[in-house]
Order: sequence, then structure tokens, then C-alpha cells
Amino acid sequence: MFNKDTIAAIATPYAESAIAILRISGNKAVPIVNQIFSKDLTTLKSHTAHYGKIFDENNHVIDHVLLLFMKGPKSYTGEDTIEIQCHGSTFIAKTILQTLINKGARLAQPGEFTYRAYKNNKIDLVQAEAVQSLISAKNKTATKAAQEQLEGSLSSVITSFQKELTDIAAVLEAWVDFPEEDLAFESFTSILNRLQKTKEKMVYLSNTFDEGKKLSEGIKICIAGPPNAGKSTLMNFLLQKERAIVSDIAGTTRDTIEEQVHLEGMQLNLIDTAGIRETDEVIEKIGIEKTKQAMQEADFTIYMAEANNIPESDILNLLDPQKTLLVINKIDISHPRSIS
Ligand SMILES: Nc1nc2c(ncn2[C@@H]2O[C@H](COP(=O)(O)OP(=O)(O)OP(=O)(O)O)[C@@H](O)[C@H]2O)c(=O)[nH]1
Ligand SMILES: [Mg+2]
Repeated sequence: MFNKDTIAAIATPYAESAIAILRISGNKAVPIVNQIFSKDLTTLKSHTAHYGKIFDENNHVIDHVLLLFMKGPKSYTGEDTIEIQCHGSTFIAKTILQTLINKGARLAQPGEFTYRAYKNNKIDLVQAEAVQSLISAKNKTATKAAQEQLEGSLSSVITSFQKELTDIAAVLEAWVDFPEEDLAFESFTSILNRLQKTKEKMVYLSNTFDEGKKLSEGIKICIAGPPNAGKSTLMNFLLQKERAIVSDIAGTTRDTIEEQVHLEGMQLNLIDTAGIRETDEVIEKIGIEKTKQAMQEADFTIYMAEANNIPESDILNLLDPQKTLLVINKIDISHPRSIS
């Protein structure tokens, strides 16, 4: 149930840092903070920053802080909200939090500030989800997508579906309730068309889910192929560092190696794998099994082969053409045969 307690929490990670930020939200935020801050908050203008001291219960200074005051409803949660920026010692932040709790605040649950923003109609559920995506965004593209969602782009599409379906339901109900009236304001075909169009738009939107997931988690690209093809060389080149061991001994890479690289804002999760070949060697066999699994799980596979040793077409035919790029390597020392 939505609680009207005044809540408080440390908003920054619990670790030593330059500053730490505490947040307090609720209708008692001002009276609670007023008991421990060196300035009278009731005289301060909303959306202003103030330098001052925070005291403990024995009137000893805990820290010199910067305090931001945002009067509700013009705040993130829609309630009176105060942010306290103190020095980033975990002891200082914890002591201020404990003092706030002793003065009447309650420790916030995880996500409770955003929950209050939702309950107070500051954001809808889709935007609340975007806040989490924005916090966990690891690259430029994912950040942009989360920001757009937070600004309401996805919410407005979902609202338009809701509106269209409510309109259609109203027409259908009118037909059912007043069959004798012969309500001819919309034909049956036109209603079917509208439903069909809305369905198509919904399917299109739900198909973008995978795309969104790739944006936030990155695209998994597996580099696979026969031993000695140059897979690890390619991996190192893309990473611009000597991450994987390269040698002319076939079977050098035994285990899968995963590393990330960013390309124009997109995160690529590159996986170098053990070369695929028939072998009785136990460890290499396990590595090859892992290669096959990595290929299955990957969004895309770069299948690399040597120009003078291109696998037979029955092997190549096993590759999924939709998500495989065949790369012929070592053309400097050979001439590729034609691939059927
Ligand atoms: N001539 C030539 N040699 C290359 C090229 N690319 C890689 N090599 C060499 O080929 C050998 C094998 O390269 P790796 O990158 O270790 O091959 P791999 O596919 O990872 O091999 P495994 O880990 O054993 O499966 C190394 O000696 C590389 O220097 C290329 O384009 N031309
Ligand atoms: Mg290798």
C-alpha cells in the first residue's frame, strides 16, 4: 500500500567517494531536516541550493553539506524533497541517515522514490521502467533509448493503442446495446481494419523488444571456424589489444574468451572460440562443445576460414545464413577456391 511516511536513503553507492547524496521525501521532510540543518528551511525558496552544517542529536557537527530543496509537487516524487550532498565517507553518510531516521524519517525501500513518483502521477509505469534502464545503461545507444522512453516516447505509443481499442470497444458496445437502432456510423469492415492495423503496430512494437535488449546488453558476436584460421588474431585486432594468445599451432585457443568493445555507441560482446575440428583430445573436445554452444547463443557469428583450407560445403551448409558472415582469411598467402 502507498505509504505517506517520509522516507530517506543514501542515493549514491555505499563506498568512499568525493561526495555522497542522501534523499528525503515526504510531507515531513522539511520539519525533519529543519531539526538538524543550520538554516531554517521554511524560509528558503524551492529549487535552491544551500551550504550549511548538519548536526547530530548532541548538536555536534556531522558535516558541512550542500542541501537542495525542492518543494512538492514540483519534485521527482511529487512530494517535498531534500537532497543532502555530504562528504563521501560512508561513516558520515550513514550517521546523517541514522539522524534523519531518529528524527522521524523511515528508511526507503529499494525503488521507493520512483514508486512515489509513479503514485503521484509524475511518471507512468513505462517511464518508471526507463529510470531503471537509464541507471543500468552501459553505452550511448542504450542511454539514448532509455532517455527517449523516460521522455514518454513509448508511453505515448501505448496510450495511442489504449485509446484506439477503447474507441473500438465503444462502437461494439453501442451495436450490442442498441441493435435495433441500426447505428451506421462505422462499418464492420472499417472496425476490422482498425483492429488489424492496431494489431500490426503492437506486433511491430513487441518485435522491437529484442532490439532494445541488444541495445542495453550489447550484441553477442561469436568468432568461430577451424583451428589456425586467424580467429584470435581478428579478436585482438577488434579489441586493439593482445587479449588472446595467437600462435601457428592449431588448437591454441582452448576456452571461449569474451570481451567487450564499443562501436559507434553500440556494445559488441566478442567471443573468441576454440577451433572446430575432429579430435580425441579431452580438453579440446570440451572447448569445441563450448564453441558450438557459443555459436547457438550468439546474435551473430563470424565464421573464419583459411583461403587455402575452406571447409567443405556440407560443413558450411550447417551455418545459419541469417546470422553468419563467412570470412576468408590469409588471402595474402593463398588463393581462395570458389565457394558453392
Ligand atoms: N599470413 C597470414 N597469417 C595470419 C593471418 N591471420 C592470422 N595469421 C596467423 O595465423 C596463425 C594462427 O592465428 P590465430 O589467430 O592463433 O588462429 P586461431 O583461429 O585463433 O587458431 P586456434 O586458436 O588454434 O583455433 C598465427 O600465426 C597468425 O599470426 C593472415 O591474415 N595472414
Ligand atoms: Mg585462437
